Amino acid sequence: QFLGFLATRVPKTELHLHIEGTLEPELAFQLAKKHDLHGLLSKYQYSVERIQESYQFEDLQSFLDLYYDFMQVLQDSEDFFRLTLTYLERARSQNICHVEIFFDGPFHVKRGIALSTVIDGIRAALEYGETHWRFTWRLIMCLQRELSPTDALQCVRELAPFRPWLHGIGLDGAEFPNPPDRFSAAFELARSMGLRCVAHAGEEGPPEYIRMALDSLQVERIDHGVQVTKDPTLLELLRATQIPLTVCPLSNLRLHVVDSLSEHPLRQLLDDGLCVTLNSDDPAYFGGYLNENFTVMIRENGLRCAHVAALLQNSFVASFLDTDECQRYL
Ligand code: ES4
Ligand code: ZN
Repeated sequence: QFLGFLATRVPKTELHLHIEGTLEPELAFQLAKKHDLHGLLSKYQYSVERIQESYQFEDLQSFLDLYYDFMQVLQDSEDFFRLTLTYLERARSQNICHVEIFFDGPFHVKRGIALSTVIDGIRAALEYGETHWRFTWRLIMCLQRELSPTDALQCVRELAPFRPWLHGIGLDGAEFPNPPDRFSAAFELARSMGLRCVAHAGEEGPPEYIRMALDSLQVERIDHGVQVTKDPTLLELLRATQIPLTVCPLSNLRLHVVDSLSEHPLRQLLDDGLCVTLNSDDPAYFGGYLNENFTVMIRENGLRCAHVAALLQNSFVASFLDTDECQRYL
């Protein structure tokens, strides 16, 4: 209990957060009304409670179906600004001092929302947070695996005007049947633009997808990666290289990647000496923000003081902060 108290009050970073996944039912409802989305509203009987109740999932795909459906409420820069500022207020209340935020660029482009609309809104909120609340931040555009490699490549090409505010490129969306190497051209272009590379892999997909993300996409960090436990050789590679895994336990529970948090591999991965961080993924959908992930894992996964200390330190080590920026916190 003391450990939970400590963990929630200490400065930390969040490295795996989809900004669209911070859309709380109340805000979804308000924005749906703002844009007269009666199709969406009537599906949930014009009720925030019905929206809340719909946040229940069988697996990654059933979550993505709902998550992509609710994205219709995000239409102008003001919407993205509000979404991001609301998240930053929450992050601040949880003593998060540095955020690395994902957004689903190609998906928004596909549904007719310009990249400038998305990025301008998110960036304005991040700059507000930097000025008023002393946040440091990085913005990472994720490519959606269910879209075509051509769409992905085109979207990376369109990033040039936003390069000053963008730090990296990621890969998310449905893991099956979309192996990471489909996107090697888009990642190669991103790398040539000086963008850092991360990818979701081994969330519900096999350890081979983690290897592929490392080999074909040359990523510096693996998002989720919990399936590494099925491959001892890969586990040893990740230990030796200290390539970070951004692990999200409440997400894994809600998407039935694990049956219970007591069986979650987090503690074992820490004991094995991997560079693991704790994150919230899509907190509005998965029943908790970062501090909730800490408190529930301390309680259910048997984390001790040394585990929590490692998670907090790794949250900075695995970040894209440079060394002198890290000095500010460590
Ligand atoms: C995601 Cl949990 C998860 N996995 C893959 N893609 C995603 N996009 C948003 N959340
Ligand atoms: Zn994710």
